[in-house]
Amino acid sequence: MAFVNMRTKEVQAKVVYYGPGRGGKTTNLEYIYKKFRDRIKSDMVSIKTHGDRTLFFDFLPFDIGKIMGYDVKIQLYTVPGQVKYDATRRLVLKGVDGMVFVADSQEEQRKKNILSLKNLQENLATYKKSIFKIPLVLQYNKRDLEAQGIPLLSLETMEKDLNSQLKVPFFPASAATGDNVVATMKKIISLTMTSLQSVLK
Ligand SMILES: Nc1nc2c(ncn2[C@@H]2O[C@H](COP(=O)(O)OP(=O)(O)OP(=O)(O)O)[C@@H](O)[C@H]2O)c(=O)[nH]1
Ligand SMILES: [Mg+2]
Repeated sequence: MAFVNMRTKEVQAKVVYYGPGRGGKTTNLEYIYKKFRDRIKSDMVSIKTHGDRTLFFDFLPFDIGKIMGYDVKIQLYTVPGQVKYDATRRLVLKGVDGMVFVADSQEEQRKKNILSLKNLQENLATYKKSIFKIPLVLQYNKRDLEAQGIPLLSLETMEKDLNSQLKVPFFPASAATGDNVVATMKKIISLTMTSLQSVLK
């Protein structure tokens, strides 16, 4: 749940990047950190195992300025995608206000995307939250790999697999090149702020 201070007119909201291992969640945050370094006052915090896998989470606090008279601070988090870190994923989800699901567009990752989305739904349910109600954006990452001849899932297939019931906004993207990384973030911030509107009035 977002932290709202009526006296100082501050809002803090939590956005979590979720998805299968190696899908590109950390790379999204690294790109945002580089791109907006002047607006990010503290360092990005990453807790990694050797080999760059996220062990606990990444954390990036982000000042986005004033909305509806409030100073808005967004905290971006990633979860560790590896199946074995489920308890950690659940912990990172605590108090989440908005979600980005980063799917891996590679054909061979099809099943992992579907299982990870199901895992998200289950973990949200442990906090009595519905995946159908929380602000959510899908990102179909690694589209750049097509140019290297790597077989990718078509956008139609990914939509059918992941978004046929949710019907949320989606972005084909490349966290490696930065393509649609900021658009994904802007969309989830906008949906999250809209959902918090009633609290801020
Ligand atoms: N070609 C390409 N590689 C990418 C892209 N996004 C991420 N990668 C690479 O994929 C690997 C995994 O990326 P991460 O960002 O660490 O993935 P993650 O989702 O944080 O993985 P976990 O922390 O294990 O859950 C790294 O080698 C990245 O450089 C992309 O859009 N295109
Ligand atoms: Mg990671």
